[in-house]
Amino acid sequence: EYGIVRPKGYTVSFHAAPEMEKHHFGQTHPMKPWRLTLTKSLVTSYGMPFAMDNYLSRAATYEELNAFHSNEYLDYLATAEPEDQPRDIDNPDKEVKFNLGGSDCPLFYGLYNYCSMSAGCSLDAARKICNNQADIAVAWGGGLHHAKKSEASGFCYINDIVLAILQLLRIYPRVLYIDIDVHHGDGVEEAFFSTDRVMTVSFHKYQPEVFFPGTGSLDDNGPKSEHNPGAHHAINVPLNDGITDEQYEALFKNIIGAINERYRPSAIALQCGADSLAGDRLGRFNLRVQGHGACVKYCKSLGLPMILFGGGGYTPRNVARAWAYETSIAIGADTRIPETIPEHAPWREHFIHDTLFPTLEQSMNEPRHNRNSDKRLREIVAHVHEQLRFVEH
Ligand code: ZLM
Ligand code: CA
Ligand code: ZN
Repeated sequence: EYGIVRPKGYTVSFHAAPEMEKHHFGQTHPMKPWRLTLTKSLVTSYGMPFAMDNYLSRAATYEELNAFHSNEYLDYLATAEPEDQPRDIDNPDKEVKFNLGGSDCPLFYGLYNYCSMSAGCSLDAARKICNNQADIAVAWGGGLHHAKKSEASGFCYINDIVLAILQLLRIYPRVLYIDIDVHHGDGVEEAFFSTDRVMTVSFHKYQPEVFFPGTGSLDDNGPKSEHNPGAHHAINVPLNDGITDEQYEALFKNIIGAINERYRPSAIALQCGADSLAGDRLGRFNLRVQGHGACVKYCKSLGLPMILFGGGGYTPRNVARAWAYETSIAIGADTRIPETIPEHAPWREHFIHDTLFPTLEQSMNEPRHNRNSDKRLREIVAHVHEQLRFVEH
């Protein structure tokens, strides 16, 4: 009804696992899987499913998860019960097995199901891209970039992105991983530290000791040992509180443009963490839905096969706005969908303001002070360009 039609000449696949959305991390835990329900509802109200191939993903198998994660870790993840949760009133973040059961990564009912479905979405997306059955594949249930081979971290248990990139590497010689979540994409960076077939780029708030996970400094470019082909293939863009759309977009286009020219990736994996938006419960930036989406639009303009992953995002109404808008970009309908949230949208009352593009003032009481000087941003760009000179092409 909004004139949403299939894009001519290319295919977008949309991968969801509604079961995933029913899981709960705990009453006040910031990660709310039902934000995916809200996203899907907005995507549907705009009529976007008509323009895509829609898939219900099956859960990833143990063997599929085992392509990155260790048996010891998976065995514990599959069998641990919420009752195993170590309870230490004085020290709720006490060291626990595989970092499972603390307040960031609690053990909850159906945890293994939740994890394997998130990975299932991302693996399905990767397979569609490998088989040339989709040009852009969307997996909003994925994007859990902190998980390690044998450790949960920062709300992430299974690194679906690493698993999906491993699939892409069967077909594509070079994969560019881009991460616009407000947190550093440490798990993905580390997983591909020793290969030049994946280049990782993360934009994030960087303030060690204060902001999670504390890694991702400008000069973290991968281990610089003589025989490591992965040296120089990690790029980090450390930012401060309050960065604006204009600054972020200019920085993003400059850096990704330069990387695309130098590295010549054959596919893109883009983590679209929505906690970089203004007003996010955990975030620190002043990005609007348009600025966040502009990054997706720029990546699409490079014309490479691409997977869009979800990730962080702790103010559900804004997560839904950003990911619905980015779905519309994928199908090329972003200029056609009305800015006003459809009248018939279920959950419409959740959005408070009835626009897809709230102003900074609508997103938060008081926008954050911008602590990113243009001078510092120019230094960052210069460093990245310097790094890229070491990349063979
Ligand atoms: N404490 N409850 C981003 C992952 C960010 C580590 C400091 C936990 C929270 C946070 C959990 C209900 C992605 C840290 C924080 C308090 C050790 C983080 C449970 C509030 C709550 O109310 C909360 C009791 C909880 C956790 C806040 N944790 C805020 N920031 C980070 C992890 C994940 O977006 O990048 C991708 C999905 N953790 O700062 C502590 C050091 C745990
Ligand atoms: Ca990031
Ligand atoms: Zn995050």
